[in-house]
Amino acid sequence: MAIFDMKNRVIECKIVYYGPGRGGKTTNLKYIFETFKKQVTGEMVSINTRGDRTLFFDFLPLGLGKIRGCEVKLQLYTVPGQVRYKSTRKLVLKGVDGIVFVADSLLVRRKHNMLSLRDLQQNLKEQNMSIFKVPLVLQYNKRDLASNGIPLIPLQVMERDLNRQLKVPSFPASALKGTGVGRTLKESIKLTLHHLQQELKWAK
Ligand SMILES: Nc1nc2c(ncn2[C@@H]2O[C@H](COP(=O)(O)OP(=O)(O)O)[C@@H](O)[C@H]2O)c(=O)[nH]1
Ligand SMILES: [Mg+2]
Repeated sequence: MAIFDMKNRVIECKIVYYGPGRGGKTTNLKYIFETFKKQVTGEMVSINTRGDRTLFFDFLPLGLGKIRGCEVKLQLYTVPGQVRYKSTRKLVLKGVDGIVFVADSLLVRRKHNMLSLRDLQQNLKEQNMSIFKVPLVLQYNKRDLASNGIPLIPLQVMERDLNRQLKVPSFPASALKGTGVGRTLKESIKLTLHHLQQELKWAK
């Protein structure tokens, strides 16, 4: 849940990049860190061990400036996608306000995407959240690999696999090249802030 500092008019919210291991979550954050310099308010922190695999998480703080007189701060996190790090994923999901699900377009990763989405649904349920209600966007990453002749999952198939029931905004992307990264983030921010605004209305 976002932190509201009413006295100083600051809102701090948390967006988590979720998805299967090696799908491109860390690459999204790296691109954001390098590209949106004005909004980046601190260092990107990656807690890594064993080579460059994310075993814990990445963290990136952003400042969006003032929206309706309120200073909006954003914390971006990634989770480790590998199946065995379930407990870390649960921890990082605590208090989440919005989610970007990064799916891997590689044909060989089709099952992993679906399993990871199910894992997300399960972990949200455990903190009494519904995947159908949380602000969620999907990103179909690594589309650039098509030009290398690598077999990718067609976009319509990804939609059917992952978004048939959810019906949330989805974006083809290449986190490596930066295509679609900004659009994904902006849509996530929009949905997340809108959702918080609705919740605040209820709380009044
Ligand atoms: N070609 C290509 N490679 C990518 C893309 N996104 C990530 N990768 C590569 O895929 C691997 C895993 O990416 P990473 O961001 O560490 O995945 P994570 O486990 O989800 O954090 C790395 O070698 C990246 O360079 C992309 O859009 N296109
Ligand atoms: Mg990572």
